[in-house]
Amino acid sequence: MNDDRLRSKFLGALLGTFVGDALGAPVEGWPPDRLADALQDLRDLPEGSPRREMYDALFGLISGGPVPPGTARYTDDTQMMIGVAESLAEHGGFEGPDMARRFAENFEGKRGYGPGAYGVLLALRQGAAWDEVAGQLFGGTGSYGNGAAMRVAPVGVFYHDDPAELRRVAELQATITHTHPLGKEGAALQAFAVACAARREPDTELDPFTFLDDLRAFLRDDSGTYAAKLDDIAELLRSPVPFYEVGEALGTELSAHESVPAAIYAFLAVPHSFREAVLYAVRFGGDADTIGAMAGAIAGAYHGVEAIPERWLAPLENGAKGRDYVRELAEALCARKYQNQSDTPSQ
Ligand code: R7I
Ligand code: MG
Ligand code: MG
Repeated sequence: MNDDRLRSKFLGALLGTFVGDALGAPVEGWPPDRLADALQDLRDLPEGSPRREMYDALFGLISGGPVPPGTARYTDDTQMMIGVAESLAEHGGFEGPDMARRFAENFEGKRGYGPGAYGVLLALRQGAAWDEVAGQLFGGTGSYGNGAAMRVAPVGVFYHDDPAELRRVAELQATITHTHPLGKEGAALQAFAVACAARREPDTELDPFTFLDDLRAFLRDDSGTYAAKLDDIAELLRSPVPFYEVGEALGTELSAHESVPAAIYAFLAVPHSFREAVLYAVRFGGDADTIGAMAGAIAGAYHGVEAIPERWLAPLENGAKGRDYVRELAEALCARKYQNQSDTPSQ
């Protein structure tokens, strides 16, 4: 794969997280049937029709009109993804104290953090060690929330060619906030899905079943939870059902095992289109910002940044750590990767 294409995939994964998060945020927590009713009559309209434009800009539709620049805002998903990317780009590998410090410094309470993560971040801000707080959550089991998976795209692209290191770092970065095995495995699986997407050429046809086989071979989950979900995805791809039934079957909740599979499904159901995959993910309702962010990361890593519609990028907030910053961060992460290897991407 050539340098430009890989660079585009780094940008696609990070900005894909951002755009999926911002698109899903206005409808996070909506029940799928309410979303389905709102969107039902817009779904099959031809490209270019004015109402199709509205459908494309889902947040515009939900808020009742066009979206002025800067008003599509990200949530905790992107804010924490930024911390992961900053730390990896700076150190070229995992540094727990530094990543935790960045999570704490970037933290803004109004970004919609999950309650467990919120508490960890407050403790980190007060000087707790990076690996000392998260294990105490939920009666000492640690969190299986999707917070470690939603932010993991930078690990997926950075280690797309090294599954062992990808797993090690995906789990370690999870540990800062999520120590439950299902929370860590969800993060590793999501990172590996991003990696598998990054490794594939976007202009060749993607076989969803081979993709699922790759994910299955990567799993290390004694409970069998994720393997069962991957089987469910395969079954749903073979015998399609209405999308809200897909959501019910795979889950659209705040837990990693009830949201990572839905994101993988959204990508595999429409692998030819970034836009369709992200809309599919967001339409699940439930944890829409997070499923949108994770589907956006996978689809962005596959298609590259050029596939993200300009009309989705334009309204993204663009303050100190906004759209342009995330773009530069993705560039820096890519540069760091090949500086580390002291060679160019393999051709
Ligand atoms: O995982 P986390 O960072 O939350 C991420 C979600 C995303 O949707 C974001 O967009 C944001 O909205 O929040 O935060 P946690 O609080 O660690 O986990 C999320 C939720 O999962 C918890 O609040 C619990 O409801 C549930 N959960 C658990 N419930 C019971 N037992 C997580 N772990 C457990 C558990 O061990
Ligand atoms: Mg969020
Ligand atoms: Mg969410």
